[in-house]
Amino acid sequence: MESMVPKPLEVIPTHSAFGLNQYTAIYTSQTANGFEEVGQFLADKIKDKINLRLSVNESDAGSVERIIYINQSDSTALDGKESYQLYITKDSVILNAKTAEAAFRGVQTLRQIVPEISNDTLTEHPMWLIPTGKIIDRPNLEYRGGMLDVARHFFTVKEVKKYIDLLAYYKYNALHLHLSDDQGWRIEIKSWPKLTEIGGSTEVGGGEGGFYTQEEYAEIVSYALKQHMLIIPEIDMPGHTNAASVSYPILNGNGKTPKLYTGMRVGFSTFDTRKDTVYAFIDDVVREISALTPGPFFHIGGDESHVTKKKDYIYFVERVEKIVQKHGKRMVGWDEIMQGDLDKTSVAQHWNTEKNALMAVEKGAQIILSPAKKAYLDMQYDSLSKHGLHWAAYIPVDTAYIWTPKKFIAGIPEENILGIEAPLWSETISTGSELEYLAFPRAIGYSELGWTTAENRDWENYKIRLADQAPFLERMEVNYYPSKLIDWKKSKHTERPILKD
Ligand code: TNX
Repeated sequence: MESMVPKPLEVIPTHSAFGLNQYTAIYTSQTANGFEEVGQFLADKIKDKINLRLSVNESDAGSVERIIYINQSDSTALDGKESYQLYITKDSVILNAKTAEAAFRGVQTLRQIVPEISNDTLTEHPMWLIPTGKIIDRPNLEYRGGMLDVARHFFTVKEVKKYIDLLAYYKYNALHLHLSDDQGWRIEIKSWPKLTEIGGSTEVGGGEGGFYTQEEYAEIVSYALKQHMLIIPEIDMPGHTNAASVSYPILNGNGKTPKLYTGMRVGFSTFDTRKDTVYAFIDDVVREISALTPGPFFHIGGDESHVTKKKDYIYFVERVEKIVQKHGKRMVGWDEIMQGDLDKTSVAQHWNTEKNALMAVEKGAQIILSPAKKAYLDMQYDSLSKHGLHWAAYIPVDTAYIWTPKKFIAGIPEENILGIEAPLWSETISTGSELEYLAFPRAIGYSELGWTTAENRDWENYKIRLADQAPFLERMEVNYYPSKLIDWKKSKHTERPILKD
């Protein structure tokens, strides 16, 4: 059981084993919403991992000898929407959870402790031994997100889905999509069609760019939801808006004639913050995207608006906050937004300026921690890294892991910390495999910073558990960076046992 990531709160081993084999069946609470789907998900993942197909909620249980039961329980021990407990004995595996979301997190733990190799591949009925014991678990931080910049370079629906699969395995519960920037607008807006026709037509380096139709975006949202992850859409403004202003020059406020931009500079564009048309535009955009997005958050960017006057910037974020709220969402923005007089329900994403984070605290607002020098997945591992930037720091795998989000900024009380997010900006990457090179293995460490308590984290211990992730990453064909700090476990190239029906 040593290799679980993120490490659970409590693990109490009882030194025996549950034999998983073809006589095992999965059952779930059937009246509780979403539990059967979680059971089905587990069955599919066990099939992918060891090629064993287990039935789910099948009533004809003639040959069943041992069961995995995913049980909806209202026990107060399971308070918190992601708390779960796993009881593994010789005869059964019982996963108790109050919500399907919590059960889903528990299923990720179970996926990790099913061994790849059975005890005897030569018998007709191989058995995979899961160590017995009890696992009591819940997250340390409520929000555990990744971010993908699909604006600087466009990433396909398929690439985004694979990233969701990988993050969900490590118990992330949010993926923030950076859907617009100077170089590209990536989501169809029906009332303003040129945004994607023109604004979506290129990317950094001059490639063809791309965008998600609303149907495709909805498909990403529902794919994530099945893995109990929320999509947080971001439309970055009033800066980082060149692509929008090329599409509709009336939005532009920087006094220049806008042209498509394929370079990597930041901070040169702005909306005209004193024009009502701009707010009518934003209202349409927030309305259309919010209608497609479950969950409480809408991200308005707000970073690096270097050519917006400070008073215009403040006027802008305060007015946009009202629009976001009108469409039923909480506003999230990069830490600069806290210069405005904002509501305590709005959220600051801290990336660079501590003073802005402290201003959030003064307002009683919550903070998502993404400090660039620790949590930016687009920073190079070291000076030899093939991709990435290094303006904030070089971030090797240990530097990424060794810090404590709740204590990162002195003077921020714990209750103001909503969570942690690891942003992956895409100026220097354009393919799924390049994305994976920067994200892995560091994204695995951030999952532990979000889920596991500080007392339970230790680099020397984590290093060993991270090394054990190699077989999973290889099975998923993830192009992870094989950091020399880690003694990667060689994958066992044994043939998988094939079961006869
Ligand atoms: C800063 S972080 C930015 C992004 C860049 C990133 C590159 C932030 C809120 N703004 O526009 O892509 O640096 O690392």
